[in-house]
Amino acid sequence: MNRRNFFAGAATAVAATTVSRVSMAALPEPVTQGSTATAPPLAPPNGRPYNPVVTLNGWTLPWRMNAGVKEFHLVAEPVVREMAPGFKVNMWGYNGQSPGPTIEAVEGDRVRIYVTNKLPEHTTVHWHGQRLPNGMDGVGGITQPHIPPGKTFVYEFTARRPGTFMYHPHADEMVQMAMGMMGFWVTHPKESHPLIEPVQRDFCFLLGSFDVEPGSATPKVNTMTDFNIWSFNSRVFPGIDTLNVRKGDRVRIRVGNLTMTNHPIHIHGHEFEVTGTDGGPVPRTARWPEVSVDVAVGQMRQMEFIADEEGDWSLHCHKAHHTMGPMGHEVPTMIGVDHKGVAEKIKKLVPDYMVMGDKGMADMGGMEMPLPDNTMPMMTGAGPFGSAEMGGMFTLLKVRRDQKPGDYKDPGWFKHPAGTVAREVPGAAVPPAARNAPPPISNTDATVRKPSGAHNH
Ligand SMILES: [Cu+2]
Repeated sequence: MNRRNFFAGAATAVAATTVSRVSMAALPEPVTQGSTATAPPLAPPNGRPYNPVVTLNGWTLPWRMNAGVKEFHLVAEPVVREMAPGFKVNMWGYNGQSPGPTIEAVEGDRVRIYVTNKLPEHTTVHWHGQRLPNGMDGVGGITQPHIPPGKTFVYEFTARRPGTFMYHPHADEMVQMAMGMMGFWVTHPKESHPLIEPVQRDFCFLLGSFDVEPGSATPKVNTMTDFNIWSFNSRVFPGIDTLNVRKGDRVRIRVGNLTMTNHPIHIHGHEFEVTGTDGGPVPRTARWPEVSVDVAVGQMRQMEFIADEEGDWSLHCHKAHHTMGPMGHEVPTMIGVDHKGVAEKIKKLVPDYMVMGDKGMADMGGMEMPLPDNTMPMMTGAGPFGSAEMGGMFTLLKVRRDQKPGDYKDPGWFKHPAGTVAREVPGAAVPPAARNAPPPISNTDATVRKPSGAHNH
């Protein structure tokens, strides 16, 4: 039995493990989200007021107020997450999605979180960064027994520290996090805080990495570093919503990293300051301007700036391989290789062979090649000027003067004022080639690599 069959079988088996209605009766009704769209901010219906966050391609978990305690219900379960239109992956997550819903509370809130396990194996939830009683820390075997399949455990503590936190299993972590189990937690300050500025837009998302063979639908859970899918909240460009703001807004973007490598997150057109980490707000004397910030493994970075330049500004991981979709990393560099004649000969043997990358790989963005059933192009996304040649951890910060306060709708492409777009210089001569250029390569050995075939990872 291969791994994929194993997980498919396990998912079927767990459907039979239902939680008894009697034991569920006392619990808050679990809320499930079916959509991958960015949900509007959830205004708090009760409790202390706060300015809610917006989770990119995600949502906030509603709660029930019970004698002054905020009660949440997380359900750990197999989910199908559409990572980009038409590209669906079997993951494990919470309440219908991966990542799980964002949990929002206010400093000083008493919170009670029920966790029902519908996975085929045991789990726990660790509340990354929180001050809490040791027995609520969620480390299976160390601070609590694991939550067996079909059972519900309850966690209860006071959200003592305002800031941004994460949650994830501390049980069979390699598998459960590779399958997508993680979520955000935001504790808002209870009153005006000297180091926490009010903002007009407050976004959050988690960085993700998956290894899904083209044509398959379940992540390989033993992969340590060679992932092929890089995501913001388990979505990949062009499936990631844009961050739409009004010109002049103070914007906060909270980014958490539960992948196996660091991600330098880069924003175009603006400078920002890191105003907080999962350790809390950064003292003002320790802030400096940046346009990229490295988010290391197990860290959260909170970027803040005034969005005062109109336009469609790229926001992406600066590791170039992380803004691309699935490909075999063993593809050789072909720049400068003369394929003339070779391709024709190979095509007689392999009809859908195509020459790739002899002038760089930008061609891949516009290339229509046959893809296996369940995957996505390596680089894609059409912009107003052509192919964006991007995939993975990439989206846009859209700044508009006429975006209404509180309106998160995509305003469409930026309309550039006349004369403000880089343009061709008509009639300019091509300069001569550099002197001492190496001679053209000849007598090249060619290897047949079928780009549409299964990759040889
Ligand atoms: Cu990255």
